[in-house]
This record gives sequence, structure tokens and C-alpha cells, in this order.
Amino acid sequence: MRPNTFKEKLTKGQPTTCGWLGIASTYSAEIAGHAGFDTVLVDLQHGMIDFQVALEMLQAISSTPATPIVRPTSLDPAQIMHLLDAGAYGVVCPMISTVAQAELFVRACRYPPRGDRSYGPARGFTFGGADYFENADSHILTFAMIETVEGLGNLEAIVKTDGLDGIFIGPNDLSLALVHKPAQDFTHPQVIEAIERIRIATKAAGKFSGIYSANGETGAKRIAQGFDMVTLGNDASQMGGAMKAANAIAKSAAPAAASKTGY
Ligand code: 3PY
Ligand code: MG
Repeated sequence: MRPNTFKEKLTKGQPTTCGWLGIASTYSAEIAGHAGFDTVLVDLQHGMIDFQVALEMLQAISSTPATPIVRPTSLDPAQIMHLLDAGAYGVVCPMISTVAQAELFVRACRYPPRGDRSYGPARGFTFGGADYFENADSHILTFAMIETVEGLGNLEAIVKTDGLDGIFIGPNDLSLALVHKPAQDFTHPQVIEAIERIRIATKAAGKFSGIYSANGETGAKRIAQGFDMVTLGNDASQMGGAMKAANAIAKSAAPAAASKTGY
């Protein structure tokens, strides 16, 4: 089976970066895959992306060095299995708040006897190779997102879920749940404390820790803090930010001195 190079780096303890896609475009997926990220995620939860486009974006990422992964719309085993059949090598599942939910998630990603994944790997064979079925369970990464008060309460038990590879923190929802505001309050002591608590519990359980970061600077701080996987914003924020910056530079230029000739 084609190796999961993203998982290999995580296993070696190397910090990794994740490109995050919310724009329904195979072209931007291909660009992200060539941008140097270890993995590129297709986001069906908050991205403007449905299954057919997700499939095509996974195909585009497959033509690059990055490992293709997904975030499903919710803890929906049928959708998760379908995305795995489409060739996703990892799943970041949103809103995992209980051990039962974490177990349901992992079981959707693993074939019997470890789980309940239905047989029909489709593009798993095309992208992964003829021995996909025999090796899929050991290559496919499972990240549960902890981003609710209930999830935080059940943290120590969730991280111990058998077959779960890691925890990915959604700081916006976590902040929204704890202090009733999204991104602005990452500086709130309660949010800072919760993020570090999750990271430490994840590490203590021998699992990988990941977190959504809004940009490169925050991503660098999260890597220095000890996170194994960071995002650096998404395609929409990065494209919008680069457009605004270029526009501001151009518009800040002083007009050339008016011609002195003529009337
Ligand atoms: C969050 O910050 O809540 C996320 O889910 C990141 O997309
Ligand atoms: Mg979230």
C-alpha cells in the first residue's frame, strides 16, 4: 500500500503542517499539495464542498507529495466510510464529546474485527494499491476533535480510545464553548489552560496532538509548544489575506506628480 508519509513523520516525532481547504476547487487543492504541507485536508464541515468535489480534490492532492485527509460534516459513519473509499488517508472528526462517540468514529475507520467499516475500498485500491484492504487500518489516521465543554470533561477517557491516533483541537469552537466567543479569545486564560490540558493529556496517552492555527506565526508557536500537527489558516483566509495585502501596497502608492505642461 502507498505509505502514509504524514503518519510516518508523526511517528518519528517530526512536527507537521496541514493545508486546509474550504474552497471547492481541484486547482487550489493541487496548489496546496505542492506548497510543502505534509498533509492537505478537504473540509466538508465548514468548507463549501460536497462529496463529488471532495473526491476530485482528493484526486488532485493525490498528484502531489502531500497526504490527502478529510474532515467530514459530522460524526456520520456512512459519510466517513464513503470518504475513506474515495481515498482519504486520514479523518479529522469534528465535535467528539464522549467516549461512545470516539469509539463510533474509530469503528467507522477500521475494518472488522477492529471496527465496522463496510467493504468497498473503490479509490482506496486506485490510490493506495492492490494490498489496500490488508493494510488500510494501519495507514489511516484517526483524529478526534475536542472542541466542546463535554469533550473537555471527558478528555482523559477520550484520549485512551483504542485505535484513536490523535486529538485535534478546534480552538474556535472550544473558545466559543468556554468563554462564548470564537477566535478572539485564544488569549483568555481559560482557553489557554484548556488547550494545554488537552495537549498534555494527548501526549500522556501516547497519541498525536494537532490544532487549528490561523496563520504561520501562530502555527510556529504551537509547534514550539509541542503540537505534532498544525494548520496555518485555510485557503480562503490565505487567499483573502494575500489579496488584501497586495491591494493595500498598490493603493498606498502616491500618485506621480501632476504634469506641469499644458494649461
Ligand atoms: C475550530 O476552531 O473550532 C475548528 O473546528 C477549526 O476549523
Ligand atoms: Mg470547530
